[in-house]
Amino acid sequence: MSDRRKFLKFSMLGAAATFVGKNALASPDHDHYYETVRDEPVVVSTWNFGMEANAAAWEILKDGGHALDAVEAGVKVPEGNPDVSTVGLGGTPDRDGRVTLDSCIMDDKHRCGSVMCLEHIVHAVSVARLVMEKTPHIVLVGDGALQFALENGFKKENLLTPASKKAWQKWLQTSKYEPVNNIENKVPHHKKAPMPGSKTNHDTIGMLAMDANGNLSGACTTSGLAYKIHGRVGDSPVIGAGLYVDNEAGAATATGVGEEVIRAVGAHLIVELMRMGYSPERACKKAVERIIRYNPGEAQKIQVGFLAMNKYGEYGGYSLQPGFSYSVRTRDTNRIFHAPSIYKK
Ligand code: SD4
Repeated sequence: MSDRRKFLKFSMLGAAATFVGKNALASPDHDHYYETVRDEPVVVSTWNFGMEANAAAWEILKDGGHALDAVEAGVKVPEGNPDVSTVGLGGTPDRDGRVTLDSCIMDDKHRCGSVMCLEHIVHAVSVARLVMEKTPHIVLVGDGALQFALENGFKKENLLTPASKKAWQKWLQTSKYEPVNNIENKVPHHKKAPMPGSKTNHDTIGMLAMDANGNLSGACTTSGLAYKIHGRVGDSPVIGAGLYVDNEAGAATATGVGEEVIRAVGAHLIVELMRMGYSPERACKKAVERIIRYNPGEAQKIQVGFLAMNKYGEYGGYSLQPGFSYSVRTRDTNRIFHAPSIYKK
């Protein structure tokens, strides 16, 4: 066991936490879905499709792999799945019919990389990781990001699948831009094409992991809000908004209408609240309340969901509207949780 693990164990005992089982711990600062996993890895990710992504991440975590490798491998699953209409291949395009991807990754040493408005590359998260590891920069956008990806051996592909194209062509009949809440958990395009003018919209996977050494990492990747203006970038690749990791405090990620998440610098806010002692769920709730405070009219209509994990591997989420779910994988747990929300229907 590393010194860090010993310290965490000691500090948790010192905090007079209550043991509920071998690896579980209950805290007075928690009212919903809660579990503490000590000396064990844990991975959480947004929405139901996080289950499959978690499975890939878990393959790395269970053998003692690093959280950074786990989150990259995890989010690559929906990126490569054409049936997920909101991430990577098969992602919903912008209003010009172009699939533009936003993605970022961050590790336990405050190293981070991001790509914004990247076209033609399925695994945007891997390009983001290369930006982090091979350049003196943090963010590459658009053509520059594509050029960098191609120079580093990524293959150019058409990300607009026939199903996404058909849905976009139907959307063009009305061209009404209106994000749909909880679209991530709805039926994929190819199974049921959206009605003309339908509000096919947001979908993102945000993943947070703690590895067996107690180190945190996160990744967030998306095709962004459906039918956005070409060039629009949401919160997902913005370090501090859609994702933030601080190994001393915790990690957080976001999904939903990115404009509101950016305004509140959501993920960073949550990490700072956890540093102050808020549980992950309470910290997420506070951030959701901040979103309401900054833009109350809009907040009533849209969805934003936050997911967080603290340095003890405790996790929790909260959303504006009901319907936000997140997936959790530990050695003992492999399931979907439904996050509490401010609004009830
Ligand atoms: C964005 N936050 O581009 C992303 C979209 C999203 O669930 O999360 N959808 O604003």
